[in-house]
Amino acid sequence: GLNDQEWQQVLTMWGKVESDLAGHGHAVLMRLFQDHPETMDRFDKFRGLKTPDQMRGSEDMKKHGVTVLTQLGKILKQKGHHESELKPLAQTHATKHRVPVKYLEFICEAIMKVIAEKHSADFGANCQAAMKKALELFRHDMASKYKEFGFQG
Ligand code: MNH
Repeated sequence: GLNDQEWQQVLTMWGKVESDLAGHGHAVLMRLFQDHPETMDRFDKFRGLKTPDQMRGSEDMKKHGVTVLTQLGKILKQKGHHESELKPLAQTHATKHRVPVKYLEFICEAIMKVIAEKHSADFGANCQAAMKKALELFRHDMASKYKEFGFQG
């Protein structure tokens, strides 16, 4: 797990993400779909978006970015005691959206990249390491819940 100082670094940084949740969320999804186009196939609702320009202009993608980062923020704020926030998310992503663990890794990488781009001055090596640990914990616990729901991910 993370120690108190690491959680503090994570949550301080998350406060900066929350200053523009829509901007960060949209950038994360853009980055995910650009780096790993196959991840887009999971989304029926984004089927019409073919070009980076269409993605940039999509209010729907912006809205979904807010949904994703709002839920991730709720989870991070539990500082590892996230069972009740994580379980329903793991359930939908395992049984309904069928999102492999590998795709969770891709989105976590996208989150790290977007924070690094938007907050380079405040995202030093220690803070990056803490955020990486927090996202790894999230993924690890999602993966074990996936197994409980019978999804190997
Ligand atoms: Mn995801 C819906 C959070 C990663 C594909 N996602 C949702 C919802 C939340 C959410 C909240 C809406 C409630 C629900 O259906 O459970 N999602 C997350 C978080 C992460 C995440 C916190 C990681 C961080 N999701 C991913 C990844 C993919 C994905 C990675 C696929 C590559 N999610 C979906 C799909 C939906 C969804 C598909 C349903 C979208 C819709 O049609 O409205």
